Amino acid sequence: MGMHQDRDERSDAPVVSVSLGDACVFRFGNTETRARPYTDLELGSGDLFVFGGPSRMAYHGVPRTRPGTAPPALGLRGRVNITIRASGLAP
Ligand SMILES: O=C(O)CCC(=O)C(=O)O
Repeated sequence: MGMHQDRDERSDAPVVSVSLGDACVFRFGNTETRARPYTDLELGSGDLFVFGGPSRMAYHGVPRTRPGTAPPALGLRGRVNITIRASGLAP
């Protein structure tokens, strides 16, 4: 997944991202550009990543996953990401 900003919401609430299955490299950047500076983090199954405040509009992406690294007990192949966010939009 390429570097992008989560711009569709109308809320300043933090974004909560849950990783399940294969590990991945999660790239967390800055609010101005897709390019450096950014930080690459290894996220494993069960990890939570939360970003809010001044980082809410930071560019971020997943440049690679690590196939075959999911915990066998999970019974899952590949990687699943669950992102929880407040839309701030009227129902
Ligand atoms: O797969 C991920 O950890 C990132 C997901 C993401 O960036 C998004 O849903 O906007």
